[in-house]
Amino acid sequence: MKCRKIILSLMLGCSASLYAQTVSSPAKETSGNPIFEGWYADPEGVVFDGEYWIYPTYSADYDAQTFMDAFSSTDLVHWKKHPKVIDKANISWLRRALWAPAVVQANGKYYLFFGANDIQNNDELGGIGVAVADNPAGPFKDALGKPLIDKIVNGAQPIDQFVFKDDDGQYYMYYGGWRHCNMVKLSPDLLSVVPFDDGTIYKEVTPENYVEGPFMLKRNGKYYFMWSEGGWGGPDYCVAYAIADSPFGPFKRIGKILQQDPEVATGAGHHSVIKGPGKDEWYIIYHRRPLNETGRDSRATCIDRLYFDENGYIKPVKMTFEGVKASKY
Ligand code: FUB
Repeated sequence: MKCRKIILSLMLGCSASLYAQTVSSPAKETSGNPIFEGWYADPEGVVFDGEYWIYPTYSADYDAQTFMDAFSSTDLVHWKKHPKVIDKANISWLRRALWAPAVVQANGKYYLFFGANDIQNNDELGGIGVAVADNPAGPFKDALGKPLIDKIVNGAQPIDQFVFKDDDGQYYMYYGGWRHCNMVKLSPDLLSVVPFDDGTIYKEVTPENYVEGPFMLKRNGKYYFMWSEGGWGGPDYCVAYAIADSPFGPFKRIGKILQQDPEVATGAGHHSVIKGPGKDEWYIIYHRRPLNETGRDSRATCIDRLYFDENGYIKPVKMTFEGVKASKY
């Protein structure tokens, strides 16, 4: 009898403590910002088969940037880390500065485009590469054994690529640092660059004030081209945009959509945009620097809503600490 009493009181104690845990930590209602722990920059948000994915740069000393982690979520609020989806072991020519992934699902596979080595001239080995995997969590393996773009063309450092698929199925890549942006046309297997109809390979499409981090989305037949301005190591990094009727531009600058807020964070930039399941439901994913931080690499990945006005212009983004509410496909 005594033994039964002990078991009963143990069970009651246990369920009471479970109850206490439940009431003291209510379910998370918003993502919070930053979305996940750690210094991560240049986040590429994508939706694969109804699941949200974010592929950021690991923000650290260049020599430590030899891998990338990814994060997935079914609701934008709860995120799961996938460590080292791509790693130095699978890119023979990578030395350092593995930067700014762009990831697409095509041909039954996943393609991760990356910048590597931060080349400063055409004698250095590095540039934009492409790795392929059967799964969005990798492992991504370098597909070419060398860069896809390894030269400085039109003054554009070969970094910060973004791959855009137009409605006709054609893939274009926009890329470039050092205040110049080029676009190239990709082959259907996404492993080579092919000439445009006029025979050229590289078209410079640099908008006014452009620095780096290009991004493109299409909405209601219009091409929204976005990019980062300012210096990424400082507080005034920001995002601006243009609207065009064609993927080739011209990209006439309209204005800034994301910038520092003295109440929230500095250095907000290098973003991407994803569409939620709603008719006109958009999210901007970007990095920013907490107010108490000044370090170059102290960059954290955040998410907030992005809205268009009734005339199709993008409204300035309000950065928050709450982040966004759950939204499932
Ligand atoms: O994270 C490395 C570099 O910082 C990126 O390539 C730039 O766009 C800037 O965000």
